[in-house]
Amino acid sequence: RTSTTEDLDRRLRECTEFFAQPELAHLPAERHTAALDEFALTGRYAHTTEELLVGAKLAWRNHARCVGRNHWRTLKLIDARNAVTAAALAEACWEHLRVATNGGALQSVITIGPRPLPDGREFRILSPQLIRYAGYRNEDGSITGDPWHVALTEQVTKMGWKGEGTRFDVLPLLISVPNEPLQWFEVPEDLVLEVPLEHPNYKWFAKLGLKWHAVPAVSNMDLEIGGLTYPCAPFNGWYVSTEVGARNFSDEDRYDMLPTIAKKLRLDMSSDRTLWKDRALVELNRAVIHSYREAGVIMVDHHTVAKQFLDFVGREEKAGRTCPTDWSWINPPMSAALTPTFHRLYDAPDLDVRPNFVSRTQASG
Ligand code: NRG
Repeated sequence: RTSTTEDLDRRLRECTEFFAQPELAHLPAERHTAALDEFALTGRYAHTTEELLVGAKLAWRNHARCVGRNHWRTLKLIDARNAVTAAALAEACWEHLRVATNGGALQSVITIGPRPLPDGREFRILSPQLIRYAGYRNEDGSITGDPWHVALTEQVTKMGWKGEGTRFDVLPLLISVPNEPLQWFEVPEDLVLEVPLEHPNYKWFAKLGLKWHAVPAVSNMDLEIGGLTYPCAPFNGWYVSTEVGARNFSDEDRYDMLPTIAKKLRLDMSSDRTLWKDRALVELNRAVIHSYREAGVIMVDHHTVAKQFLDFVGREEKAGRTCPTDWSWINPPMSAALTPTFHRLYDAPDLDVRPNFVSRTQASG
């Protein structure tokens, strides 16, 4: 038996399981048998738009690392399966940003691009998110911007892109499709809503010149539904404040702002034991939450999202479903024990259920 036979067997099984989901119980039995027959015979079949949306919602509901899953029913679909050129895919992504941003009242959206060709060649967004800041390596070894994106910045720069060189240059979107050279597309400026950071009490904070984008739109995960893989399926919800405050601006291999903020706060930085990092971290996160609120951009704090998540877990239990959950991703990167998600375990015999979003490349944080 070849690995491809085993792969098709698995995919056929996933197809059967998908059409057996209660969310598709209203479909006529013939639809399931027709899809399965075609899949078994040709190795391919196509989802209806309805199946695609149901599948994407279930993928969200099943994703063990997502703490925002109580909103899974609200997902909106942009069906871009006909966008077979890089330019058409870029257009679909701009439409995605428009609908998702919604003037700050963010909406959860997924855009689904074409499936791989029969010969296996794929349509893929190489950028980890639709909106990412460039990172430039300076002569002295320091980095301006987001250190996570130095390689991507160098790649698009070699392809002719030129950034301004600030800490917050929005990278172009890098798209790979069959029969075209690899291409980048500048994200239209009016589609990038950003929030300048200020602190509710400290005037000096705004002068740090920090800002972050409103929409987190992960674009490098595969979506797997009913045995089919969609390698181009960017999706977004909204930020948990700690993603920005306790990771992007705090990690030493990201913007590493805690020492700067601690100095401004005149904290005793002579030893880790003074908890200067912890104190700076709290003020930074207060600034993030305050600024998004002032700007009218939806964001959820780690306390609120933890409560929402446990509501979701409770509702899943009531519905008789298991709720695959990765404890280490569900808990926030600061003050974890202050949130209720910390103080329990989750029944998760198998985290790897389908439909789901799967990382074929590096995780997007
Ligand atoms: N930590 C990453 C974003 C990862 C996904 N987070 C979300 N997703 N909130 C960052 O940019 O900081 N979402 O779909 O809302």
